[in-house]
Amino acid sequence: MAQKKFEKDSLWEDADLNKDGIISDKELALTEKIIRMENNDKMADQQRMMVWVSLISVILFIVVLLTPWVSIERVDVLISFGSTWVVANMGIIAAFIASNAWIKSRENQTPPT
Ligand SMILES: [Ca+2]
Repeated sequence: MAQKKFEKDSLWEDADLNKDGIISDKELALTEKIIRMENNDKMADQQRMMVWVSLISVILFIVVLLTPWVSIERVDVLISFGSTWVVANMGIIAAFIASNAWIKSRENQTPPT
């Protein structure tokens, strides 16, 4: 069978980790693992950012609600919306914490491959 070649400037050129001009199955597997780890790291960063935004928005909402900038009449109107807002954002935070705990417990159970 004819040897396969990658096109010029292929995205897989970086897969030749030891720069010997040959991309071995082991290097492909390792590259896939590295890409997966980088994607998981970016996803974790995004999730952390979402949780921080949720937390800060809830805190800011409550702080602004307690300032004299918001009249008592407006607080009465905002309280039903605000309670839904706070519960929804606390749900995001709780889901993040619970899923992280679940993932960590699974990582501790399965032996590394
Ligand atoms: Ca190589």
